[in-house]
Amino acid sequence: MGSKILIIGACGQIGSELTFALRDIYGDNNVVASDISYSNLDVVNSGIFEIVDAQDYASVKTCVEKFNIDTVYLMAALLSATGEKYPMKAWDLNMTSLFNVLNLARDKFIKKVFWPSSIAVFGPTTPVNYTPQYTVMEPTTVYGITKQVGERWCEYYYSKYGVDVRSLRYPGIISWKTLPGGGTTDYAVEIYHEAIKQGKYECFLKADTELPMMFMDDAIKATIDIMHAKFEDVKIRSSYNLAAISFTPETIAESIKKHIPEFKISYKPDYRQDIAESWPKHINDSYAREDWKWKHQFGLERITEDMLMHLKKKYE
Ligand code: AKB
Repeated sequence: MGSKILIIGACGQIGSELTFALRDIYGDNNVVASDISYSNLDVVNSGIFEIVDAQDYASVKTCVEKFNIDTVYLMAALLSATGEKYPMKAWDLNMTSLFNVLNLARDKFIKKVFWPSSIAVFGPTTPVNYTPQYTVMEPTTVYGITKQVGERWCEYYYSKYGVDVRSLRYPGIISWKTLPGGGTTDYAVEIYHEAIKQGKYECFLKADTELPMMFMDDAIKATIDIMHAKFEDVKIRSSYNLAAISFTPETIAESIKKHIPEFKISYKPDYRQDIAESWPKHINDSYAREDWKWKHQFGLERITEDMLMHLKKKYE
């Protein structure tokens, strides 16, 4: 194993859990967590933590050299809903941070890169059911555009410079430790918090809006699995389709009602409805399942049990 890892964006929803998981595998001294601010004290206090500005090449390089880093997980990004409010900010952060890390790999300061893509690379002209790996991609959000362009650059750096970059198209990720921020799929996390705190939730998507989703444990497993896969088994160097389950707000509410019968959901769709409607309902991830044996473990009922159990303890 012997890796020295840097996680950029370690205070965020996925970055924080990835930090804990990687520390379990590689040991606290071999995993450096970093972010632009001290916004998640659980992460900051859990081991080595550095302030790193992902948009500043010198800031990233200094940290890489200071800790002899060979592997970078670039988890910093502005997501779909926030990206629509601040288009240029999303473009600048999502693209500059990627170039900074890819250039460090091209220039041999680091050996391996993980960069998350998203189902947001797809758009209204993409087939919505069991969306294939290779298909029409005309994203209509700034976030989706950055992820699609980023995928092209990842493949380019792999084929032109031999950069070992690996990527997954994450669906909406559900977790209880750290809240997501600024995404269209965030409702599927907020709903559990509000079910415990208020017994009701006003959803910003329509009842029948079906989207691909995944429990955090599965997302972390997929991320670590692709990074541990043999070089030659990672055949797609843009980004892999990745799937677990798909559901609507109505279905998740039904699953919560099995545990909290008085739970009430109401619907007030906003601008995020258009974003959700431009994305697939189901994803075909057969390449990931074939190439590096991806398999998800969590279905909706298990996710609901786990989320409600942990959030009950949190709010007690
Ligand atoms: C978002 O909703 O923007 C993200 C994503 C699907 O990439 N969760």
